[in-house]
Amino acid sequence: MENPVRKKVKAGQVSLGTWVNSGRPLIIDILGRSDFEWVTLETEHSALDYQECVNCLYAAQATNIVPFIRVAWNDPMLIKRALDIGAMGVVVPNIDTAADAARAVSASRYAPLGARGIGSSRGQLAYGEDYYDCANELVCVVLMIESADAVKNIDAIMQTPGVDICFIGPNDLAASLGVPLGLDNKHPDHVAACQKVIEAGKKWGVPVGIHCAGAQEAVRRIEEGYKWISIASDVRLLKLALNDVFDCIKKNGAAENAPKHSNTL
Ligand code: 3PY
Ligand code: MG
Repeated sequence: MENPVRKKVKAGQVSLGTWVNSGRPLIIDILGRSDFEWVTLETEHSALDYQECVNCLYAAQATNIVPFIRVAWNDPMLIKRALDIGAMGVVVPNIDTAADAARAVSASRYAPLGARGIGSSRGQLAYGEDYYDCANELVCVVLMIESADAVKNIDAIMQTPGVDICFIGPNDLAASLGVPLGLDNKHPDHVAACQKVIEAGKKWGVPVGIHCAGAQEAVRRIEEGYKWISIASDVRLLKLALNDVFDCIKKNGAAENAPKHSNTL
């Protein structure tokens, strides 16, 4: 059993996915039949609980889309539960130092690479009786780079054994740098920080990812060298599709009094 997204990205190829805030298996069913290769179930900033995550994991397995879970914090207990219910990867927010990175890796890997506790009955059900032997290869560890400190410490973070991907969180990074918020952030300080992370990724052989506002930004980010790219989220993709519908209706004069839409989440 292997994780095709981990394998692809570590081989230097690009992999596209999206974030899931709704927690609805139907949405996973739809995304799993698209060209997206992975989804990340959002438990940091949404109401999703573990039972909803399990239901989404069933749908992911049925459609062969690779499921990640973003945990709410760099907490071994949260990481253990996310992996034990069958996530193939974990996204850990707010990694600021090499010690933070080592803590996240240790919680995600079985001995001798880490200290993840044994007890994933769902792992064995979903991925086979030899789950404990292959989980260290299966599980993709994604660390979030989303502060000025993280950028300052990026070389040490990337040199931590067991890190698979470093993923930039543009909004928290903007807040930490004291520049205006926003995905597709063009503020020179933000651009310079992202550039530093990309360069470190090349130096240490660690694939870098970033959260994008939409397809246009994703195209540019691929050219810049990003590999693990999230295009928006289920909620935002629905909003963008609605915007397209009503832009078209309005352009054709059919709904002059229709309410205006906003461009933010
Ligand atoms: C951020 O922009 O801070 C994120 O966490 C995006 O996933
Ligand atoms: Mg963030």
